[in-house]
Amino acid sequence: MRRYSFLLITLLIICTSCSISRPTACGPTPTKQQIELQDMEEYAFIHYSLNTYTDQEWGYGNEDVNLFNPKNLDPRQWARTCKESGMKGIIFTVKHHCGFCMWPSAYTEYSVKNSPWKNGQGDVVKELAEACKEYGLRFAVYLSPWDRNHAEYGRPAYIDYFRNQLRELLTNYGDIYEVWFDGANGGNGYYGGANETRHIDRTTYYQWAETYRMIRELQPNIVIWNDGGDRGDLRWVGTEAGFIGETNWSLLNKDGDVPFEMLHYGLENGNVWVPGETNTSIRPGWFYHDQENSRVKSLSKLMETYYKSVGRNSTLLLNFPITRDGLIHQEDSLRGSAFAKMVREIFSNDLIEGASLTATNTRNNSSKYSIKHAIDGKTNTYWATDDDVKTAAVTIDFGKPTTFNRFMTCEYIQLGQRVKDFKLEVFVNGTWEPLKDIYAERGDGMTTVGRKRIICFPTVTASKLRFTIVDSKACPLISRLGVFLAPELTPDIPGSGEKYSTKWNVSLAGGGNGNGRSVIIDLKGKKNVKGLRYLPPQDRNTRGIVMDYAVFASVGNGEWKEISKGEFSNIVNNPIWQTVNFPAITTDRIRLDAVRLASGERIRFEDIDVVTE
Ligand code: FUL
Repeated sequence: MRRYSFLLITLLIICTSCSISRPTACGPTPTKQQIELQDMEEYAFIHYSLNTYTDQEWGYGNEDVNLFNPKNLDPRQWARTCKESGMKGIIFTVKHHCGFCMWPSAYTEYSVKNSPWKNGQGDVVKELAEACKEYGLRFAVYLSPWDRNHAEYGRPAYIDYFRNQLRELLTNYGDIYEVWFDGANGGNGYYGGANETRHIDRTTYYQWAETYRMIRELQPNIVIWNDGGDRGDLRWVGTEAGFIGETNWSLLNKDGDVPFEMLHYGLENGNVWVPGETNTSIRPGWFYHDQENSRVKSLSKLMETYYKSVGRNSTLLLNFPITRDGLIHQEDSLRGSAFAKMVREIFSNDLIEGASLTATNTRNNSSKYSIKHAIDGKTNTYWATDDDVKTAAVTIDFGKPTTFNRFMTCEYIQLGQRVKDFKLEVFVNGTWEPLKDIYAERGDGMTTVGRKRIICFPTVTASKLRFTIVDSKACPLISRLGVFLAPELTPDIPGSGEKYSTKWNVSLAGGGNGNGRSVIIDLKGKKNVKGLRYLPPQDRNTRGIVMDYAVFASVGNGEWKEISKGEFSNIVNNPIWQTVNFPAITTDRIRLDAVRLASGERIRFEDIDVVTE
């Protein structure tokens, strides 16, 4: 008899645990490497190259190696600054489009080894890799596929060169967590003296499949960022302005084009996991320029960037440029550490602790999936509903009037991204009132969740908060709920510092370059002019953006004199004010000609200005 009852109890236990079915994966799921990367949340970009010494954003490939001779180069200061700014790793531009290598590559003469810095004995990559180790940061490399210096660029031999360089980088500098393959390509360049335009087919030229195989073999823990052809492990978000869509699926389709909408919002029913990485600079440009010292992003702009990246299911890749001296500028480091301090302070005090939570549904009524797992401080436990339940609510009862303005929730993404739509309400004066995200693009701004979603709303005092999942691809799995009070920051006036109405009489057409491809600035009398400034259209349309320019000054009798020509580097991805400086000239009219437009037939501009003496 005793034997039977023992068997019965064992059977009962087995049956009960069987009936608590585990949720199964919904759609594509992240790899271990992608999870590790997404968990970093914030990491730094460092842009440093010969551009730093030529005041450019893109080098042509013929810049003199002798320009590289920093007096105080200190990668430990960079690592310390990034650490103090809350960054968990650094991605370094080991080779930008100009082709100059910041390490003594055995495969080119165009590197630090032929510069005066440390008599050619230095290696910036090595110093930075070591500094990252010292400060507990992960280290990664940006290696530009487009190389405006290399004679073979555009031909098969360059691919061997590119892979040889990658092999050097991925074997000699310890663990590398990410490799960044910029898709930018302006066509023309020095190319070993050829000085010509070379076009490549992004989809076939680089033969990424073979390169990826080599990368993963050399660095099994790496993630690949690629905007130049093949799908990588991470995606660009379609803008360098520092935000991703409020609806953000970490999914794309394995094949096919990826237009702006997909980069920015992901694809709800995509068939591969490719999370967004929001890259932006702490200043307008990626490289250091003296004239941008007063334009380092404000604390409120950085916080907004944080909410619109980390708070929207993306990582944040924040750029710090290196000065000509070889350091991160004090303005940037002060702003960076203030930013980290604010993030720390806001999110270290979770007002949900002590509140009581009730959910409308719990999977199998089992404590294994109860709502307490959303506040247990663990990332691998979660609240789950029954399989057929895709709408469910959680009421957070603070037990007393509580003041807050931020809400955080996280999905257990290991089993896929699910939540499609949610809402928040607060209980004030006996009624439930809806909240709205202050950064909402549409409606209340609350759609997808993903790894982390933070909602910002005006400060409210309430005794209860209700989180309702309105729709989900499968039963929701919520691993975190949090409520916080952040200091109110004065938001930047949109576009302030970026745009001001033109002071001059500006007219399109005319000039020597055909209809609509020239802009004439009438200075209303003679002025001493030493520069021209051009702000491209801000509507994310490439039509009419000037890529290559020529500037002319009127010299009377209908004659014009060319005073400058060149390219507006990276203007399509980063449409900020462009400045052309030239020797001062006294004139009453300045003309800007579009030598090459990104697309379309006529110049477009948001604003245009001259710099007078
Ligand atoms: C762009 C590049 O062209 C910029 O110079 C910068 O490196 C940025 C991160 O990516 O595509």
